[in-house]
Amino acid sequence: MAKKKIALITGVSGQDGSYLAHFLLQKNYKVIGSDRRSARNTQWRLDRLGIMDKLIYEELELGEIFEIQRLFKKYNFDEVYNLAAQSFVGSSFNSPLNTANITALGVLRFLECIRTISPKTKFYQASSSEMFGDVLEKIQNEKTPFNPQSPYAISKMFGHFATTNYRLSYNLFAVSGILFNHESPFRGEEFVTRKIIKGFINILKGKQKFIELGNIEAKRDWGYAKEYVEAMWKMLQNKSPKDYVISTGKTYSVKEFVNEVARYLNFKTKWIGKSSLNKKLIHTDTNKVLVKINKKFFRPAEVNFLKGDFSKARKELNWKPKTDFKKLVKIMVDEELKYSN
Ligand code: F7E
Repeated sequence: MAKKKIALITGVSGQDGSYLAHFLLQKNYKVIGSDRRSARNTQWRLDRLGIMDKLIYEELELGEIFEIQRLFKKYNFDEVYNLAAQSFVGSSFNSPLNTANITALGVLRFLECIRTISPKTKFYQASSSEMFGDVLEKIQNEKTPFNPQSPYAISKMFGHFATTNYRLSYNLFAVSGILFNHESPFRGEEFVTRKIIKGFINILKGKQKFIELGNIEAKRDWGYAKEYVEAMWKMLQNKSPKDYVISTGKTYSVKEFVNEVARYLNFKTKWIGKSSLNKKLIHTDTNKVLVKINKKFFRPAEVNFLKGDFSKARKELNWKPKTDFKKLVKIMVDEELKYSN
């Protein structure tokens, strides 16, 4: 029998980490999953997938290189998926140094460990469409220049270029997946899609009066996270180490996301108000306000538009998205209804 491959997933209890752990376990990997100590209360995703006792859990602070070294000495990793990050763009403006330490320098710590201890280990870095920022091309692909607009995006750029540099300098199998927004019932509640869905369901159940949002005109290329983790794995099985954009090629505004959730839940609604701060979504049956705008949720600098071209991944990895915008909303709302009390 072939030897089981050993993979490390950092940020294993997050949205992508838990889906990837599930995927690799099905492929018969031995999965080591790590998280920072304070992430313990986020293990509900692993529980829901029924895999908590199927993986080996390690606490790991990405701020300390000796902790990463310890893991590399304990296990002989075939593959490392670095999904851990301070991943909320909004918070990165309030904690830029912590964001840079974990989201940027954390990547370099891993690359140094691979270079010095385990140069055969393949490395996947979670790069982000946020790096395109104030976009310099209408549709973004692997060649589009970056123009970051947040400490988060700047940190992700550092990780991205560090990965490329180590690949070229030391001949490592180190790649970055530039993933556009990817959502699921496992999305954290601070991100806009889950916040909207949870808000509407709370309103339905009388637990919340209205939802407050920031810039609802921002447009994103939204895919289904469960499908995106397969692309990560495919990148590490590729013949040669290369970076890929993973996206749907479609873009919708936050406002359109709100409209689709309202439609699916049978709310009859209309938007009133002209200026961006005065817009409100009204429930036409009751005249009650469902969504209002609060300045507090605007970011000091915004990414207004993202739309990714995944044709390189389709051609070379045989990967394509299967879940469209409406289906994604349906999956998220249905599961939220199932698990909300
Ligand atoms: O915001 C706008 C907000 O926080 C989406 C992360 O996974 O994807 C994610 O980053 C848009 C932005 O995600 C609210 O201003 C309006 O334009 O859901 P989000 P994100 O910033 O796009 C990328 C690919 C990553 O790499 C990140 O790690 O929605 N928006 N009103 C709001 N956003 C939030 N969170 N809350 C609001 O009330």
